[in-house]
Amino acid sequence: MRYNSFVCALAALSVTACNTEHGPDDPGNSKWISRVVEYRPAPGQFINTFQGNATAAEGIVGGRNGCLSLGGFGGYVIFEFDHEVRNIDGTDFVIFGNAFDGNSEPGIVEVSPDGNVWYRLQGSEDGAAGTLQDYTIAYTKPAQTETAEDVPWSDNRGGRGTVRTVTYHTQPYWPLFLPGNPQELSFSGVRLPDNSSWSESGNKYVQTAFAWGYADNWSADYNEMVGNDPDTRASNKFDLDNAVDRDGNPVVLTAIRQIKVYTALNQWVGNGVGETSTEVCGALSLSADL
Ligand SMILES: [Ca+2]
Ligand SMILES: [Ca+2]
Repeated sequence: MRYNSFVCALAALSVTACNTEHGPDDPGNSKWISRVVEYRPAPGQFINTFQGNATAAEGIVGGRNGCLSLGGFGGYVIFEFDHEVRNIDGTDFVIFGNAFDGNSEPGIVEVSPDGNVWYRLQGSEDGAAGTLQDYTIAYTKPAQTETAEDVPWSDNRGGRGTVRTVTYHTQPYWPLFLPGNPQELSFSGVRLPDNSSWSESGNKYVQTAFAWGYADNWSADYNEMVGNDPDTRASNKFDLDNAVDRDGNPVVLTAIRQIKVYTALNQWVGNGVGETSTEVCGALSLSADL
């Protein structure tokens, strides 16, 4: 039934074309992620660790079993459920992160009805000063990948820099498990404004939350519950009504098949914190019982 639903969606782009009611022998859909389609992180301090490898990617399937680091700007994960996520009234799905007060590492969320065409979900920083559309970054593989080494990058705005090593992560930051063993990694998307600052009162760097619309972001909705499901806490909430195309024009989506999250900041926070890297710690669909 689940794949029939998918085929119906591809054929008609309409949930009304498919009967998804459950019969007596049907175990029903799962509200948790059913499959990771692709994990392609950017270099980062957690890459090649238990939070940044293929096993960690599988860990976000089926519940809340751990967190997956996406590395620096552009690094992403694509996942799906065993059913279409429908555009119901209000929140349609939630994404879990490891944000807390002063530790927001916002990731942008995109959705796709078919795995080919993608739409971005708008957030509070659309149009804000410092938000860059069509930002592209290219990372270059370091000469050695036995141990940690700074990873150079350049961007399409004339910027250059490195993903710098931090003392307490000594493994290589370059993802060593990607198909084809790429020597360069390039990512494109919307870059959000830097959000870190030094807190005199806290004697530490803080990464301030944006208002709404991002993953791994300590926004006001983070500890809210959706419906009566306590599993929806500690998450960011997403509504397909906020989908836009590449030109920023709103699109009407009745249902989607896949979700992509990518790190949306290119920011070095300071010693002891390192680069900003979004974590995805699972996701939950509000359509599983529909
Ligand atoms: Ca909705
Ligand atoms: Ca985080």
